[in-house]
Amino acid sequence: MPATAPIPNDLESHWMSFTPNRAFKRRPRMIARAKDMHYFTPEGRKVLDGTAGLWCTNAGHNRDPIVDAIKRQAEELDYSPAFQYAHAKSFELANKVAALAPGDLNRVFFCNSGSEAVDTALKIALAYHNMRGEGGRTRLIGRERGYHGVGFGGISVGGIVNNRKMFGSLLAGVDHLPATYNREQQAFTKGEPAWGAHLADELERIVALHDASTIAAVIVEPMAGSTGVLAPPKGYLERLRAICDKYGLLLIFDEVITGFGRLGCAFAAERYGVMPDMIVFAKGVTSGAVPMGGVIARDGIYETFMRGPDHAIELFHGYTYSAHPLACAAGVATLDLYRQEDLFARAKALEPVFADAAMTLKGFPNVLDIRTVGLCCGIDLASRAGSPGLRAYEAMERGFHEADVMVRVAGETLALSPPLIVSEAQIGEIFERVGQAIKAVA
Ligand code: PXG
Repeated sequence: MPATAPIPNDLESHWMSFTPNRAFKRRPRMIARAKDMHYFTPEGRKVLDGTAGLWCTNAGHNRDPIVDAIKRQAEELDYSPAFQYAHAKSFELANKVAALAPGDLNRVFFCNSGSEAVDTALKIALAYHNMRGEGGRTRLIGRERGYHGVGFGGISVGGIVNNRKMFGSLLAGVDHLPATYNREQQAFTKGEPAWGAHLADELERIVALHDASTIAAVIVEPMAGSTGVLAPPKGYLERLRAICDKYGLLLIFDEVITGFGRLGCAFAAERYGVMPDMIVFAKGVTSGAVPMGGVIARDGIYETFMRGPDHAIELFHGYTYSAHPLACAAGVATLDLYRQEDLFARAKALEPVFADAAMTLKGFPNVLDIRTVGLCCGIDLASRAGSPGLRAYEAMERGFHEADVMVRVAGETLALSPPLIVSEAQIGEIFERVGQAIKAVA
């Protein structure tokens, strides 16, 4: 084929992630550009972003300070090696992230996604115990309905069946806490449900079964996002922390969604007043503008690794693009913007408005439950007989094509998580349009 042959502009070559490819390619939902709270289709139709992309564009889209920082960085330094060399922005960003994290969560390891960050945290946990002479602590405890990305580590500790069942035997030595959701006890809750703290005690049962000396760490999302917005029951995280302390288990909070303002604080650890040993982050750190993820570890964990000869690498782990200059520049600009516009406090102030607006959909056809926490909402729809997930999928399609609103669909749940710059009026619009889509699929 001559090099100049035109490439047909069809959609077949791209095997799309987490998308029904055939349905999409028959009727695509294409995005051409974005600004602040809106996406624009190639035809110029304006779609309200009810989901901050995939829970990541917390500062809104194409914000000038972030765009400018990326442009400047690309002109100045495109890449420098992540191993054995460094550039100044990585330290600047790490300091800013550490300053936002509570207590002595001060040591920041960079990756490029939430999935990589989860694997990193799990590996640090195993290596940490090894360094302390407790190499027998190899088990990892996750939770049913947990989502920790799609690496083998993440799907092993994760608890979403479809993400696991096709992929073999996964990591050995993993066990799971029960999910915290119970519709009978919790339906239509704003914020943290009153019922369910006792489910943390299941960790006692798991420890009794395997013995503490074999367990390295427990990983949970403080608020489970992907599985449909499940806020932690009141007191649940405190109990997990206490049991981890009792048995010397590391507690890892996966804050890929909850980090950077989603729940009205820099991190959920702050909202709940519970100190994990590590925080996993991604998404909001760059407001989605450049891929980045990372792990924040407590000082003691970092210090445990800082022995041996001076010239020897302490942790055999890292990625070519760890602390990539463009990601670090975007991250620094993003965190500055969050501070300048006080966006975490804004999310906190909007939480009751958002919750009230969400609950106006109670009583709409097929709505079984609505849950809200921070600027997140999950709406469970009754499935169509014999076709699990179809109604929610149709509602997402109708929302995009007919109601000009972007929503996320996960199984039978619609999820909303707008950028933190959303106005009160736009919150009203989001739920009005989602209501329209729900009625359209009645
Ligand atoms: N942990 C958590 C808690 C997440 O929510 C990941 C890890 C993995 O991050 P990466 O960057 O590898 O995708 C996530 C990602 C959705 C949705 O709509 C959620 C995620 C990603 C895409 C869609 O629920 N969360």
